[in-house]
Amino acid sequence: MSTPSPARLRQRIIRLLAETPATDIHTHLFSPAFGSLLLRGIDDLLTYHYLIAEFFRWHQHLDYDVFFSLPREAQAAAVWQTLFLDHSPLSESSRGLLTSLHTLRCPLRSRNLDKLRAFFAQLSPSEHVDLCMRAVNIDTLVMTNNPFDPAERACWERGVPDDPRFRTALRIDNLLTAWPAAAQDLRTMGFRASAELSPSTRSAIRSFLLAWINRIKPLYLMASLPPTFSLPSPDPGARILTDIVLPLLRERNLVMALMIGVERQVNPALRLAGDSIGRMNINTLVHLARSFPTNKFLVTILSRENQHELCVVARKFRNLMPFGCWWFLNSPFFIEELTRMRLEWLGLTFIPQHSDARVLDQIIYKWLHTKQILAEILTQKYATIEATGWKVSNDDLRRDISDLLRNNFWRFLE
Ligand code: RAT
Ligand code: ZN
Repeated sequence: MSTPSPARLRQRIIRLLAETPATDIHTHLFSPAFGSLLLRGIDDLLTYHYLIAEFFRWHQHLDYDVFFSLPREAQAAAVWQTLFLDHSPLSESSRGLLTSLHTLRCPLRSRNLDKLRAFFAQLSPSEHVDLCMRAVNIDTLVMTNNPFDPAERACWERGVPDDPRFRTALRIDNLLTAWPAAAQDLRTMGFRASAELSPSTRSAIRSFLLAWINRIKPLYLMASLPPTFSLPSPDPGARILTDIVLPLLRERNLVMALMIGVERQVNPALRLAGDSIGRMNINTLVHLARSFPTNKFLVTILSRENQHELCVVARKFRNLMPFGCWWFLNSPFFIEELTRMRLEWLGLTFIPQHSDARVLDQIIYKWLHTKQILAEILTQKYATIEATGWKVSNDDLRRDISDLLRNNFWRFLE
């Protein structure tokens, strides 16, 4: 009998990772029916806020507002010049752009921006969605649907047809992090909320949530929270979560997704690129999981320093599902570390990645880079169990990879 070779095992794993559809559980993409809210193509890629932050590092004297007042194409050309022509694109976001363009077979060799623009100009939004989803075998893109955003709200009020490629998630940051300003937003939307969390305001918040749940039929509700968000707490955001949102989600059998650790707008002049990071107190999650055992929580945390604690706490509470390598952790170095740690401590019971794509084409690099790392980690791990004489069949691999790439998510929603 021949000894199993890691090279052959690696090939089987790479093939299955490519063949197995993945569900992208958190993106900022929209279906084509949302019109200009769907960002795609080279100019949107170059003006991605991850790249804008890197661009300004080369320009000590450029006024932020002057740059942002340029037309989008001029901003994109400046980023192309600085990050791709004047210097080599080695950061994860700039390297990622090249991975996406290369996979789409864009003309890269001449480094000519107009040629890249011409390539994207010939794609309709719907063709473009198909092309990108097929390139990395994504079966579903979950949007982030924010009723507090007037542009998005207008689309829903006009009516948007279903698109089977996209699903919804209801984003409620404002309720949890911006009370009482959010009370004013609710009034604008026709719900009689006041700053005080009185019984009538509580019922207005509940009606607002129900109205949007019924309107957009979200897979889950979600909020991105600062590192200081803590529980238990008398703060209005904490009370809205524990007294109103979670009981309602329980009734409707919906999951809450928490993305914790973002310090918003430490440099407001950078606009969308101006957010930073902080470490959370993991006891907040313990409190939540223990006090609401019949609620379920998808959880991702921004700070590297919280990741081991998150694994340990997820071992204690099956109603917590760690997901993704979020934002400042979405680079090979951290993906590798987090995925290894999660696999070693949670087995296959986590969701390794989401793209967080804001621009359609980004799903390509975010998933390809992750799959390259997954292939290495899984090859090593399966090789260690095969070394004991445990034979890993293709069916085993297919089942496990499907769990990681999609089934753990869909099962958790049940
Ligand atoms: O990853 C990002 O692009 C961030 O700006 C945020 O959108 C973050 O992912 C969030 O959902 O709050
Ligand atoms: Zn996001």
